[in-house]
Amino acid sequence: MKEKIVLITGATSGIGEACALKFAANGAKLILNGRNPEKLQEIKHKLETRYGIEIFPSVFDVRDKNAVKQAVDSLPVKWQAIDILINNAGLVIGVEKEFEGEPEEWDIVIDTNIKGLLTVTRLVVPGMVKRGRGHIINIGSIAGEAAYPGGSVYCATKAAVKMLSDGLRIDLVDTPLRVTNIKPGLVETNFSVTRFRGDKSKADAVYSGILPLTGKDIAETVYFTATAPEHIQIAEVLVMPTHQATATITYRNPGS
Ligand code: NDP
Ligand code: 8X3
Repeated sequence: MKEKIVLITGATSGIGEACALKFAANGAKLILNGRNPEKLQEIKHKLETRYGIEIFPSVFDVRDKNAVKQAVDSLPVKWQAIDILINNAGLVIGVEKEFEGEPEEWDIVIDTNIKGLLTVTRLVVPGMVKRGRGHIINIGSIAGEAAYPGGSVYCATKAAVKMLSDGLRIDLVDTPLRVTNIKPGLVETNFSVTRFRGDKSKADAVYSGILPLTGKDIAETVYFTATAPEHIQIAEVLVMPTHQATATITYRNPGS
C-alpha cells in the first residue's frame, strides 16, 4: 500500500475514519474528505504523527457538485493520481413509513448516498482510466438487499449503490480498474445517532443484546479487497455480525 493515494469520503467518523487509520497504518497517502475541518485536522495530525505518512484534507460536502469539482480540480499535482477511491460518505435520517417521511430529509439522504457518490465517481474515475489503474470501493449496505420497515428510502439508496457499482464494473470491464461494493450489516458508529436525529438511547438500542461490527471490522474488509492480487476483483462483500442473518433477523441475547 506504500505510496498509493487513497481518497476516502466521509472520513471524519465511523467506517471512513477507521479506513483512514487502516490505510495510514499500511503506509498509504490519504486524501481525507469531510465537512468538519477541525475534525479532519485532528485526524491528519494524529495519523501523520503516528505513522509518518502524508494526509491531504479536503473539505467539501459530497452533495455540492461545484465544491467537489473544485476540490478534485485543485488537487496539487502530487496528489492527483488517485489509486483507490472509497465512496463512504452516507447517512439515513428517520425511521418513518414511506408515506409519512419528511421529503426534505429524503433529499439529504438521496443527494448524499446516490448523487454524492456518483459526483465523486464521475470526477475521479476518468483519471484512473487514463492512468490504467484504480479501484473504486463503494460502501453499500445490507439495506440494499431488501427493504425493511421504516427504511425504504435508505434501502432504495443502497440498492442504487449496488446498481451504480455493477454498472461501473460493466463500463470498466475493458480496463484494469476494479469496482467493489461492500455491504455491511449492523456496525456501531454514529450512523444510528444520525438516524434517530441525535437520540443516543434510541441509537444504543439498535445494538442491544448483539455484538455489532465496528468501523475497524469494515476497514479490515475494505483493506482486504484493496490488497487482493490485481487479477482478482472482489465485486461484493456482504458482512454482518455473527448473530445477524438479514437486515431484520438477528439473535439478541437479553442478558448481554
Ligand atoms: P457515521 O455517521 O459514523 O459516518 C458518516 C460519515 O459520512 C461522517 O464522516 C459524515 O460526516 C459523512 N458525511 C455524511 N454526509 C456527508 C456529506 N454530504 N458530505 C461529506 N461527508 C458526509 O456512519 P458510518 O461510518 O456508519 O457510515 C459510513 C457509510 O457506511 C455510510 O455510507 C453508511 O450508509 C454505510 N453503512 C453503515 C452501516 C452501519 O450500520 N453503521 C451499515 C451499512 C452501511 P459529518 O460528521 O460531517 O456528518
Ligand atoms: C446500515 C445497516 O441495517 O441499519 O446500512 O440498514 S441497516
